[in-house]
Amino acid sequence: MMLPFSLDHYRQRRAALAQLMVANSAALLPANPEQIRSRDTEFPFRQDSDLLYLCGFGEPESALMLVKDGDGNHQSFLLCRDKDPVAEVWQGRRLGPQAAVDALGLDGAWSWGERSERLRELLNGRAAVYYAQGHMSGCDNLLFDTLAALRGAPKKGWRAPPVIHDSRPLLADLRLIKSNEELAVMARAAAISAEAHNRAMAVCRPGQFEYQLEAELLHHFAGHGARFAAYNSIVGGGVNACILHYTENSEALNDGELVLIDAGAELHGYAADITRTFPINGRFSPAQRQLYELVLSAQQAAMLAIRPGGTIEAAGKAAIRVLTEGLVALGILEGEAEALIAGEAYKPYFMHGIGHWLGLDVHDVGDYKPGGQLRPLLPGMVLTIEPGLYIAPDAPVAEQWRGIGIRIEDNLVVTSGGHEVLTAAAVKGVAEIEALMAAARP
Ligand SMILES: [Mn+2]
Repeated sequence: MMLPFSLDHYRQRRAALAQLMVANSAALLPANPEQIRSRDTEFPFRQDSDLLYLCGFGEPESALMLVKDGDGNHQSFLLCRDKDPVAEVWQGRRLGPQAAVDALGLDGAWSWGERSERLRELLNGRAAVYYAQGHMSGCDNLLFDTLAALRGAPKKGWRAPPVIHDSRPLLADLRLIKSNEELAVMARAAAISAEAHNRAMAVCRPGQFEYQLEAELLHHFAGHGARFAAYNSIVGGGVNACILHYTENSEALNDGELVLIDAGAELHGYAADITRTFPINGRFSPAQRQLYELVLSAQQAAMLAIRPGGTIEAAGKAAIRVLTEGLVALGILEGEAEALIAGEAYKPYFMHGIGHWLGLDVHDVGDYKPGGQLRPLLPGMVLTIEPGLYIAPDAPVAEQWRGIGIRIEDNLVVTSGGHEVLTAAAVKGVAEIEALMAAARP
């Protein structure tokens, strides 16, 4: 089993979680369940991001348990599947509890079959337990049954923790600020993904199907060490680009239309999330170019807000101003910019947020408004900036604009001096896109 980070790095993460827990408490962090795709075959397994973050363990039917004593010392234990020669011949290798202790740098590990007893021992007499209620692991029953058992036997000296805290906000705060080690992985995921978008521009031809362009991206991801996409890729030609999360990817790409690709690789669990929009035949029409350059200038304006002390809110406002003024200049909106912004007149054409946190989850954890206040950006936060314009086929605008959908999305890390764009290698300017596509068409 290969971990992307050192055992010390994982130890530091668990120590940071323990720091946030009250004295004499325990945390239960279960694995994701396997998901059936068809009868007795499953979807590719993806580990729960919090578990991945804390110990890197990749198997289902497992859970990490972190215990903090009254003096503030903490220990980490794993429940995992037993070694099983027959099952391993049929279904694949298992680490097993015995090897897990050294492989993951833990204080102990036990069989998944012992989960009830072990959890009871670790929870007995604690002041609180941390757990993500409603987690898809289905471990709610395990926890509640364990608590009931502890409550039911006071004569044995058993005592159930009187409080269940949600573990998610704690993990969200930790995961929001990326370490240098994480940033190196995310930069690599971003670079692989950026090159994949360039490749899609190079190979795109009218008459291809959207899923064939998707296949080029996936091929590039896997060919460069990232086996999976971080999320279902969006490849939308023509009006399909106006469907924000279009993933059918089933239609032909037509000459004279744009194609929008929103796709990113997952590397060691970390997501990249890039959107590029480009002309299927390699040349923007005048209307396509005008809308594209408007979205691009909105993105540039938004990015200026990404620095320590800035906010995602400010980035969104900057983009909305540029988009609204531009839509007025193009005759798509009529009126005075200030009033149009106040009345959200842009909403039919730009209906989503300016960006989101990025990390182990593509829409990563992290409170956007802690305590109801805008969150000031800090170095080590990673986020997307992704303005767009989506002119529906039946929009009340001049014919030339209808059915055009454009989004441009990059991944930024906040640095002490401002930000760094992790996805800058993905070609983005009109001239650069047309030059790349022309060079690929002898
Ligand atoms: Mn995104």
